[in-house]
Amino acid sequence: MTDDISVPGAPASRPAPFDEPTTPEGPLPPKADQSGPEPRTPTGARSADTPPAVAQQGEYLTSAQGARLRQTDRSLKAGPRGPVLLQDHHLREKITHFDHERIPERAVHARGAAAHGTFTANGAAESVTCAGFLRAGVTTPVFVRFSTVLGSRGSADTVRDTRGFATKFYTEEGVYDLVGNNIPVFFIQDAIKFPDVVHAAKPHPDREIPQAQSAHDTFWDFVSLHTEAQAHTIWNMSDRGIPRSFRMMQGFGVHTFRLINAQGETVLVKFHWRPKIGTHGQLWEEAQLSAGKDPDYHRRDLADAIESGAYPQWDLALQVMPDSPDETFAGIDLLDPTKFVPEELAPLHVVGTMTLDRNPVNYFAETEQVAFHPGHLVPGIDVTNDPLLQGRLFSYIDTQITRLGGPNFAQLPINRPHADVNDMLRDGMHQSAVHGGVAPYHPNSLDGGCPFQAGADVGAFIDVPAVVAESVKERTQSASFEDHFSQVRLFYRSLTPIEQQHISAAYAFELGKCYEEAVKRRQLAALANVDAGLCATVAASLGLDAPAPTLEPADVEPSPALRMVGETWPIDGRTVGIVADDATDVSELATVRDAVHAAGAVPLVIAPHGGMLGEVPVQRTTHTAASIEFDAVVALADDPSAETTRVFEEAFRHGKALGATSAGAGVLDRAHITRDAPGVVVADADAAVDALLRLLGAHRVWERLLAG
Ligand code: HDE
Repeated sequence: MTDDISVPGAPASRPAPFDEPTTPEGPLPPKADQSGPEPRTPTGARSADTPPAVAQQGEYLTSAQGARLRQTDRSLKAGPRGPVLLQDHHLREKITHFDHERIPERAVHARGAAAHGTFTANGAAESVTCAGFLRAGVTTPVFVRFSTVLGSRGSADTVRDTRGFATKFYTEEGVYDLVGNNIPVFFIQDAIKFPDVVHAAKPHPDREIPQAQSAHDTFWDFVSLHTEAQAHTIWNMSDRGIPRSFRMMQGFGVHTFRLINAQGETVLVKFHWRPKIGTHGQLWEEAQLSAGKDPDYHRRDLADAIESGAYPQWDLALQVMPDSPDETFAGIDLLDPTKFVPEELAPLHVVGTMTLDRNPVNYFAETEQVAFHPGHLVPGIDVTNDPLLQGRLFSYIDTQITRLGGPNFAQLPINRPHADVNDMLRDGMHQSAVHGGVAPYHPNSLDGGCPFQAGADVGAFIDVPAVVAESVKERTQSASFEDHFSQVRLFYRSLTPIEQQHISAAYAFELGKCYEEAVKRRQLAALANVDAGLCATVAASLGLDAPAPTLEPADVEPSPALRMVGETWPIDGRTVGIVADDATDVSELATVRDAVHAAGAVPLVIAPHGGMLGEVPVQRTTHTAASIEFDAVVALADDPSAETTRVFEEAFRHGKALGATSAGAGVLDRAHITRDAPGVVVADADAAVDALLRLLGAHRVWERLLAG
């Protein structure tokens, strides 16, 4: 049986008829995988509105004021060949609204994709925090937005960049936002440098190129001069800078946060998201091909996975450190956001699991208008004096005022808290609440003194008391922030040889794209303080001499937890291309498809033509298939087309598992793939697909890549 295998990507909840429909009916419901924000009033109360009632409704086209319209295809004119009349209020309303459809894109993280889901706590955090959503068994709705940092809204998904990983928890104690990245360290130590690093990384201001890239002079100019950026930069040059999928990324809160429990005891923590299906990257060539062949690669992958039922899941884990007076752990300054704490020193404690199971209904209303802020905190979680975090506490509210057109962005449906909002904030652009009462000030007696200030016994937010040492007001930082290299070295030396190779290739590419030799030499000088071998390899590729280090190399203890290679993982939502043609035995094709589907992966049949092969639908033709969209490929037919040969050549080069039956093995020969190469299986259909599915668990056939 293959009929129950639904391939994700249908544009609407019902197939389109060939003829334009003639009977009016209301808007179609969302697809089964979609849902919008839970209906809430602007002040957080449960709303009696149903989701369709807050969107469009009714059978007939109307104006924005609800008047039914007879015609929207032609303007009101003075005769068939006459001028358009100023009187045409429908034309003017339609065009005027259209003219204002765009809002300013985010200054950073403009390109993103999001999903709804839930977070369920296991209670392990109860001993360290009184946050209600972290109590055992509590399930909280979430909305998560993943993003690139540098590119504009229309840029490609698969560029080399940091990824944002921002989670909005709609808790009963108010909204909590964990606004993190997929890299645990940041470029800079102090918020005052954020405009500098972003200006350096964005396209050059004269030609506005390159888009969504760090491979250019201004970026490397800045990071080689301001060497605290070296920590983040090496993570970007690793395979974490080119994730295979949003679903296969770790997330990090980056800063250290302070938690307080019911007894008033405090600890310092780092937040980690751990994807259940592992942390995996693309190869650089794959990332570049994806940017051209499918610039929406990551957002499609997220939406398709959810639609096909492969719900992405992450464990939320804490590294818990004592709240010591020096806010330092194992010699690592916990207020320095360019430093991470190796898991071997502070193990991860899983405190709950997040599942993303619904795609948004409307990109603009949800993904574009969601507004995160590290200052959206709940009782039990507080900030530390990390100077980067302190600056962020200003920035995120401020930016929404420009981006979302005023101070009432919290009333947008996706941002509405699932808790009572009684804030005494009033008026402003786009106010959509109708506040009663006459005394929005405190203290008052006219509104009965309401709203009352809450005490700790009724769940008030806790500004955790923390000692601020007597000091001098000055523009300076702690001496412990001056170490810019030891953890960069620790990161590099913890990785496997193939991961290290990818890092040196990334530096070779990025610096090779720079024009100024001084910039390249300056970055080589920084690499010399990281690792002599890395520096020498990159220098050789640039045709420059490797400089000597200026610092004594730190003696570092490798952290194996930093590696992305070496384990096996579940294969949920992985894609397997199946090459078949009209001569393929349909029952064999159906068996392979079923086996892939049964393993939780997505089978995509590739054939010389669209339509059906017997009773099996074709998803990709030789014209549309691209190697980058398959994690493994199996040939059941000998398709001689140049396109299919290229799919196999590329997939082989990218270390993907490949299989063929004897009928399809000619494809391997044409792609010059030897049958005994690692990760290549020639067998009958059952055995071939079984072997491929097992190979997929390791993400790639690493052995082949190392050999190459
Ligand atoms: Fe952000 N950052 N950031 N950032 N950031 C924004 O807020 C900012 C930083 C992060 O999907 C902006 O609403 C400053 C660290 C994510 O909507 C803006 C500083 C981390 C997102 C802003 C930082 C992040 C943003 C742009 C230095 C990881 C996307 C639009 C002090 C821990 C959220 C917006 C989404 C977005 C400012 C540093 C993560 C301009 C000033 C460190 C995931 O307010």
